[in-house]
Amino acid sequence: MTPASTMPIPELFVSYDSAEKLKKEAGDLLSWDLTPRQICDLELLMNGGFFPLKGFLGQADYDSVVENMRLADGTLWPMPITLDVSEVFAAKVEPGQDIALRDQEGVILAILSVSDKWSPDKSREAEKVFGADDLAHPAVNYLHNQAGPVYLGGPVTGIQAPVHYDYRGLRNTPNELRAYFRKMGWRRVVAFQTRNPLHRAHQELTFRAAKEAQANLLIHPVVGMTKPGDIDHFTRVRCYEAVLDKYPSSTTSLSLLNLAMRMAGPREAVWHGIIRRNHGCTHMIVGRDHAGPGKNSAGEDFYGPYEAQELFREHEGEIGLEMVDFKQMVYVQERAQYEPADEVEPGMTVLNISGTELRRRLSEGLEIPDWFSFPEVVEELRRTRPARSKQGFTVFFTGLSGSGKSTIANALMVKLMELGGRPVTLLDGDVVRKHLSSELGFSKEHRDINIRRIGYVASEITKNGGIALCAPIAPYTATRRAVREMIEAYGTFVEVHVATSLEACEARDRKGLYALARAGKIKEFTGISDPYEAPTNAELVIDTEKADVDNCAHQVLLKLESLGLIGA
Ligand code: PPS
Repeated sequence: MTPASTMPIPELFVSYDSAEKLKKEAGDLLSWDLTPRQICDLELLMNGGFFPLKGFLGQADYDSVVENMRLADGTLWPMPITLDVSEVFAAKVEPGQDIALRDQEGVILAILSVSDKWSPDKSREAEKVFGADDLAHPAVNYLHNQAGPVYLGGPVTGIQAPVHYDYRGLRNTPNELRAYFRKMGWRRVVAFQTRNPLHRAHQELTFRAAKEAQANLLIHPVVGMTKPGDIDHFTRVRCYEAVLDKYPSSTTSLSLLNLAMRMAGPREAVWHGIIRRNHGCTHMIVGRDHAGPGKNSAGEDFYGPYEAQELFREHEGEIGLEMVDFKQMVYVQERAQYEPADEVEPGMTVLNISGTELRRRLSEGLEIPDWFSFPEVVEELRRTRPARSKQGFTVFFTGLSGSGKSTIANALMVKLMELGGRPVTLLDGDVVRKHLSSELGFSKEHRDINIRRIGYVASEITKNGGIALCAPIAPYTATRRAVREMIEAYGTFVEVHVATSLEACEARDRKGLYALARAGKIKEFTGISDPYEAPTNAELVIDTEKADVDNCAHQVLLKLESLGLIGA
């Protein structure tokens, strides 16, 4: 039974004294350093946000959730909450053993009493939970390329919640929200889930939804992990605070949810409903394409636009929370106000700015009208997303050894320095291997570490408004994609495939390495005895066999200009 919204929800924490004792004892246990996503999951497990889960799923629950959206005992639960670990770590753990779960600074947050250990069929998980085993889905990509190969399951004993230093006053556990609603006499509360800044249309629709449900409103944005490329939560929270002032006083509250989203559309909507129920809400707004992951690798939507609403509606009783339809609100010019799209009288002029158009206007520094958003929100967004010509960016050259990456990158660097305006750093393959990665060899593991280091440095440069030019071989698609995601959190990533053929590289053999590789004197040599996965979605492909270096660098400059990164 789920506690009614006015009663406390069970948490997994032990008392303060027991926690202190456990912490001391846990010093002797094997420790797992949690990933950022696992920290989010653990926080909601411990504070009751994931009630009725009592820990990370064991194998029987996992199989049942993947197949039927239910725990083994039949309780509705749509999302596998699993603790993925490396093979090396898993080899040290046996069911029956306790392990300490630590945050990234080494603080012990919980003890996991391991009941199950298994290697999941990730493709099946992808198909069943996310609808397709397609790496274009961010959670499927995470599953295959970031999550460890072995899952550990078992009950969790909570010692302490993860510490957050930002927006402490706005973060509430389910029980804190339940107590708040009780204190305020809020009996009906409609939750609004969001991972985006709110504009006027959102404010109108949420206010209308609350009025229709005769409920108070909880703006409940996700600040844990959202879709790669989303606006960072610091900016969003400043925007939410500005919008909060636009609601009539004491009708609406803002609280931050440290959830790691999976972008799983219909299943995610059901999951969001259960989480909001646990936080004491009675209603939730579910929109068109709720928690949608974008397009699949064939350029089509992963889920139908109303699939999330349908699945939610089907399970409303079990979720224990009512769905409120998201009314699409549009601005009617003649009436100078927002109205539900289906109520607009014929002949009226309807104005709208799509998300893509908003991003374009921000990146080009163009006007964003007052009818669309609030001036405070626009100002915040402009501070975070200056025009592209003022943002940092990364040009990432990839190609075989001797393809001409470094030569073109060097030529591009001086051309950019001639233009001026932003500092330029060249992270050349050879230079990086000397200064950052001197201990690494050329195994897949070492190459991946090398590229992630380059990605990390480039993302810092990009974040701070500079230009990073990278020129490693970077032979693996998944690693290049991980770097793209790191950079795109802060600015533009331009992948340039220097597509010189193996034959041409070998014929040039400027460093004499191909001859050595053919003679077997250099092992794991890219193109000869090691793979190179050519990019299929690079922003630019350069054929060095048809153009000289100056022209190749010029092609990149033209690309940067067309992307609005230079020139304005
Ligand atoms: S990777 O795969 O991206 O980590 O490689 P990278 O850091 O770019 O280093 C490539 C340079 O190292 C030299 N070198 C080798 N390359 C490929 N395979 C093997 N086994 C190898 N051993 C040494 C080579 O000079 C590469 O430089 P470039 O500039 O690409 O020719």
